[in-house]
Amino acid sequence: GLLRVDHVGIAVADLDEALAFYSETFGMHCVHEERNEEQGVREAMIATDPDGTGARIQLLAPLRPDSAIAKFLDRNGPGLQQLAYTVKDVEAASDALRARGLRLLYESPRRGTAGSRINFVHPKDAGGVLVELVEPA
Ligand code: MC0
Repeated sequence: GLLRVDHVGIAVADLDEALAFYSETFGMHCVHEERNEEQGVREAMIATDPDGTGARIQLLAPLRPDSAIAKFLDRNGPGLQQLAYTVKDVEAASDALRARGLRLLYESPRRGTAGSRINFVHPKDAGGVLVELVEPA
């Protein structure tokens, strides 16, 4: 099952500009940053609390014009792109949702932030929300 909200993902055109905006405007700070070539993103986890154990926001900037985030930005502009839940076992959670008739985007999990294993539910099967399942490393 779903354990908690892992993070909320926001598509941005420029990661450095977005980091400066969240820092200067909301006093949030970066707790993790990486490039994920497979997903075609540069991402930063930002938090309101010093150690980043509370709610986290993931800023997602495209690395390539054919990436999911570039396509999202073209269609919608910047904004909320995904809602991610922590799960204990991403395969088990994916299988349970498949058994309820939902489409998972990947047959087997892929690599997500900080060495996590991830899969996604198609937004058309989840009330218009791109749901990500995250099994932390
Ligand atoms: C598309 N749609 C969305 C959506 N993206 N609805 C809600 N939220 C989104 N983010 C809608 C479209 O408007 C369209 O609706 C319908 O879904 C199907 O669109 P499509 O043309 O078939 O599909 P695409 O090409 O727009 O792709 C959507 C899809 C894609 C979700 C399949 O974005 C994808 O594969 N996402 C998973 C990977 C991902 O998002 N990677 C970036 C984050 P209409 O009504 O017009 O038909 S990487 C990440 O998150 C990692 C690093 C991590 O957290 O660890």
